[in-house]
Amino acid sequence: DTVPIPNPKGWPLVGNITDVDAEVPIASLQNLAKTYGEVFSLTLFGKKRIFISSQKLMEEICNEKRFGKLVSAALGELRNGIHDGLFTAQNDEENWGLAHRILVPAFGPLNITGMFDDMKDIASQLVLKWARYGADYVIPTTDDFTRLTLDTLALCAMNYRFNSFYSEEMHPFISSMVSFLKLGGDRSRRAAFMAPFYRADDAQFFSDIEYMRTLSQEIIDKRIEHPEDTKDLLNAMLYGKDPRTGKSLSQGTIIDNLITFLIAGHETSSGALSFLFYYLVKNPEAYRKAQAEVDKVIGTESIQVHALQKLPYITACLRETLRLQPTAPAFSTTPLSPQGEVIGGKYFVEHGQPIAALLSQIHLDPTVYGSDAEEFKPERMLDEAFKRLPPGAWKPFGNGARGCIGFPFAWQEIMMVTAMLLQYFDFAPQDQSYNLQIKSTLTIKPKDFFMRATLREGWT
Ligand code: MNH
Repeated sequence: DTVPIPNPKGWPLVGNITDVDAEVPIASLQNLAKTYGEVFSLTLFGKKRIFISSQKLMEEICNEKRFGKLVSAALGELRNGIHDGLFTAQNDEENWGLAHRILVPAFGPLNITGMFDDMKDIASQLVLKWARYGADYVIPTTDDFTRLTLDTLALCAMNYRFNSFYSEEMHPFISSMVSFLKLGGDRSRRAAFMAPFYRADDAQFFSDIEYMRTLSQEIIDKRIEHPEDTKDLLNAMLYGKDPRTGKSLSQGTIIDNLITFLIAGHETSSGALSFLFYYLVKNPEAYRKAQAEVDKVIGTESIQVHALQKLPYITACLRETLRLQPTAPAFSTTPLSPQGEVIGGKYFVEHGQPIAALLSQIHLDPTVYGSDAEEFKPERMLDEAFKRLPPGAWKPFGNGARGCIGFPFAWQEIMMVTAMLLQYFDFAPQDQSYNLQIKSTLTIKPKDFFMRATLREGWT
């Protein structure tokens, strides 16, 4: 026997749109979860959407035999630009498997280790910038981490330099990408009949796409004309063959995935670094332990890739940061069976019906994390405790085959940058009384969070 999924009463025509704050949707959804419990549904733009927020239900929908990724809403809009690229492909699209099999080795541990020096190159630019600007400089935390993660991705993926640290203005590719992401989100929150009022926005959206694809094509043409002997992602895509079918990727698919990596690979990592530094400067004890660990393991030596395995406390800080602030705060699945599925033993969900997993709320489940779930306590993420977490309790990188292919890349980058920054600087919040606010796009970041950095003794 099934029972209806709780749902806040909506309005004619607009459904539950008034229940979801357009600026920070994830916060509204978390509040609804507090009122309605582990599962509720909303009608948004004529479509019913289900939201889950407990570890138990998460464990259930992470069963890939019963549920699979569903691309809809804002992610669906991005398909106008990146089609069936890895991130935006529907579960049954052939190009997903093809690109996945070709790219898995390129994202494997060996290859990622090989990218360490390029990652360090960009991180050194950040250190130099903050060192030269000096202790009085108010660091635009998220902007500078975004420069870092974008430049790192472009260098490691296709040996291209955005040189974001050398100009105030962002590279035109970056402005196009930011605009594309924003307008894609806007388009998904707009009823179809409103389209005529947004012609200028739509024209901008499609010209952003055109610009990004043209630049990507130029990068590909240049690589084909002047081959480079590297193991970057572009070479993997140009010359890799699918072990199963022997096929290679078309140029269109390569462009889809180059843009996908730039999109999927920079905001989430930049947000994670920003939140991590927020929690460190707000928690002096955790900060001291993290810095002591770097001093003990690395000292003033130039950081080496193998040192990253020897930083259990910083590892726990990063896990705890992504528990409290999963920078990709939700993902969607749907029942695979045409008959639908019953979840939680009593809620029926149709095939094709989106179920959004609210990571930000699942990660606070009191049955897993207790009554202090909202506090930053890295100790609970040290290896031994971390390995004992029940399935579904910590999922910042998504699930299974459709989980994050960039996980080893992101982890290595964030760990290295954090260790290096703690090595060189003492950090403090610009404003001691700053309280965390969230800025929400496709991902989440701390809003208006500024720091100061003082070079530590020995470096001056
Ligand atoms: Mn990443 C998928 C989170 C860094 C490239 N990523 C996902 C998903 C989550 C996620 C969650 C699953 C989304 C869904 O089910 O709809 N990713 C992160 C986080 C970080 C991150 C929290 C950093 C912190 N991701 C990166 C980096 C790259 C990358 C870096 C690229 C270098 N991610 C991807 C790609 C996918 C993905 C590509 C889609 C994988 C697939 O479906 O095959």
